[in-house]
Amino acid sequence: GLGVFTFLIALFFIYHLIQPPHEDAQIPRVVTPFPAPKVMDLPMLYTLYYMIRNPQSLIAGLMWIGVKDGRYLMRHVCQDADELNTYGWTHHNGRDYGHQVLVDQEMTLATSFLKYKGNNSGYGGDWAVRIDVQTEKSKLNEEMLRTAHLFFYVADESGNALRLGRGVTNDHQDSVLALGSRTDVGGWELHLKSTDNFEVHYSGFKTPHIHNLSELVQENLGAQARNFGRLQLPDTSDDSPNILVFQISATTPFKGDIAFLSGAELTSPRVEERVSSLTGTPLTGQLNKKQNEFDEKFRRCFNQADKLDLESMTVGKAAIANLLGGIGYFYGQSKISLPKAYGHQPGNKFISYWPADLYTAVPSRPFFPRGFLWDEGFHQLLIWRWDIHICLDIIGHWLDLMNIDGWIPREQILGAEALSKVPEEFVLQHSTNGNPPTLFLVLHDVVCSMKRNEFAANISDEISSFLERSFVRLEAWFQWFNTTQSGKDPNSYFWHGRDNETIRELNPKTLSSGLDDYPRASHPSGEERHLDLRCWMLLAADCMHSISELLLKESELGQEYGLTAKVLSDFDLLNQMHFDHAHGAYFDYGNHTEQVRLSWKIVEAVEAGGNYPSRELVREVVENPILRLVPHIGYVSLFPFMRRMIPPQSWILEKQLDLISNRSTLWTDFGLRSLARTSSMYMKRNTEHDPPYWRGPIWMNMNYLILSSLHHYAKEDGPYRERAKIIYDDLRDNLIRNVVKNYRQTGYLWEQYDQKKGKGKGARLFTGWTSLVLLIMAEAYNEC
Ligand code: 6A9
Repeated sequence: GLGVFTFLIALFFIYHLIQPPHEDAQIPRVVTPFPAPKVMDLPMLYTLYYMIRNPQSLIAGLMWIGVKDGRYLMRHVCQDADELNTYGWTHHNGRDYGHQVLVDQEMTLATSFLKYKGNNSGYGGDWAVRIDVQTEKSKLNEEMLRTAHLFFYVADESGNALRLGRGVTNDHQDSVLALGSRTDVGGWELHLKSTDNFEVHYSGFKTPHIHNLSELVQENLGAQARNFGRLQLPDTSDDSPNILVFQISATTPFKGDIAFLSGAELTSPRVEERVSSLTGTPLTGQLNKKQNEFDEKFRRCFNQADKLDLESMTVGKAAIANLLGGIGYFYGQSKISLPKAYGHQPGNKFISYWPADLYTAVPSRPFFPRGFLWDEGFHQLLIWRWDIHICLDIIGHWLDLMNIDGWIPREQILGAEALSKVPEEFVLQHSTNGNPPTLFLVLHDVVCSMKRNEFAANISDEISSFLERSFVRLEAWFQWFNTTQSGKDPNSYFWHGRDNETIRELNPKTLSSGLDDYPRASHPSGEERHLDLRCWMLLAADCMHSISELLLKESELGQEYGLTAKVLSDFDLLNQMHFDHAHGAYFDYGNHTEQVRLSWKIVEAVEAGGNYPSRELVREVVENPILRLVPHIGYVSLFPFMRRMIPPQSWILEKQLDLISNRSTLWTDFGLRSLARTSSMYMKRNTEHDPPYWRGPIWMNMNYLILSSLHHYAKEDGPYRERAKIIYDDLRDNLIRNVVKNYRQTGYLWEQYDQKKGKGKGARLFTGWTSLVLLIMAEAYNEC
């Protein structure tokens, strides 16, 4: 009897173990992954690199002490406030080599890295880093500037204890600084070699909060300075440290090599041999070889039609090197604003997405070091031409972030470090909001190249299996837009999620469109039709159609995409819905009045939520809105041109060329403005705290698409061919000249460029879509 009874109890428990409790069984849809095999589980992608991508990996990095106005300053992560004169990758191949130059006042640091997979190396391979520090000659007699303090650290995010090597003693008989072991890499050792004189001091820490490392080191140094008057780490450590920081102090100029070895066979004399091959003269040789290969590949991938001058070439190389060098691996959970259906409990405004990893390029290392959905499509326009595998790898990761509804969160804030860079109001992602499906821009390019047999056969096969695997996700993505972002009229779309209650904004923003404050209908409503979204849908349908053709999918869906593309590109329909004859331009449609303005209003104490009345800038609507075309000329009005929807013979094409080339609308000597000077919103603030963003300044991503269409029309037979060619040449020259000039003057690529003087604005070291200037130099556009 007892036997049966215990058996029953056991069954009962097992039943509960395998059957999740009731609440869990209802995971909200919004955080339910798309139910299909993950793209990243494709064997071809999984085994792509001998690089380690692990949510908790072994990481290494460099800090140094900068000297400014006679003060010591700790440098670690890219921070604009550090005011380096310039920094960034001059070379980087995205895989196993890079060279970076950082100019910090009188000090110039150059770092290079190289990865090497030898027979004995563990998973992840070996790598080497060369650090070269120079001080401006004339300053060499100033004590503070003469000595360089570098802090090289290694940290194990999984918390494994690291051991100190004997290289920390000052006789440098042995070069091992640290050792450890992990399941993924096996045993490992870190060596330091230099023929210059140097001192090494260290600190060891045990903490899971690796993103606070700068503070830890700074506190340690501060205490030493206060107690002993020394700028020196204390040579002490917590028990079983998972972080070791090595301070290397030396008189400049100084050159040192750090070698990381991994794998089973870490026994001398093998180790010595391996260390020598990754340091000193052999390393110099390998770095030179890699640099030449980079230059060679640059020439091959971005073959310039006309001879570019040396300076432009340098900017072009910096563009691709920084885009590749900025690629990151992130891991964490997005915070999703709780859909209304789940009811808001106080203090519980979000729900976490499933833990996920993302391999992606970023718009800007110091300002926006994380993935942005629509930025990524533009980044990949460059990256696929450089290294198709990196491109597929990145797109695969993005597609795997799709939920069961076909939605992909726009801004990816994954992990504590990423989160530490984002102001609170931007953290939550809204599952009702989209962002332009620019990944279709890349896929469109890639499929076009496939059709023209431009890939080697084996690569072509890989791309096909990638597309096969991705297809259901792309379909779901298309469907998400097609259903959730559709408008009232058939074949119309609008960006959902605009705020129709705000009284603070001159024109309620449309963050989901990517064009943030670009003016739309003054009164958001379900009757809107957004021209840009319609054109993105055409791209998506077109692209789905060609992928179906390529994969010989004889599904009805394939047909349907073709039909959708046909309807969306129907010229008469487009004109009926969006063309304004008086302006000769394409516009959004919606509930709109031009008669709105911001004015100061005294707000009663109670209303303002304080004890005193306050002055606030609020919106005044002077005239009632009506349903009409929204008369702003700017990037949005050029979308049908960008998608090449206008027949080359049409007089409307001539009108578009007029708008583009006219100085009182869009033309400047530095590129095309985002909004025409004639627009009522031109360079208007949106709120007291929101200066104009997409209301005048020049942005490279849109200029690239417009330029690429000018190039297209310059080749199509028709009465405006010559004119398109002339405008194309001028616009191309202007864009290149201005970006190069700004780089010369400031040492940086910028987020946008001012439309009056062409001056770089917004975030600097913005090597996201501003890097498209390289494709403009190379005249690389979609030619299908
Ligand atoms: C603000 C502030 C240190 C705005 O390039 C990324 C995006 C684009 O996708 C978008 O089209 N940028 C463009 O209008 C930057 C957005 C930054 C939002 C978060 C955080 C932190 O400052």
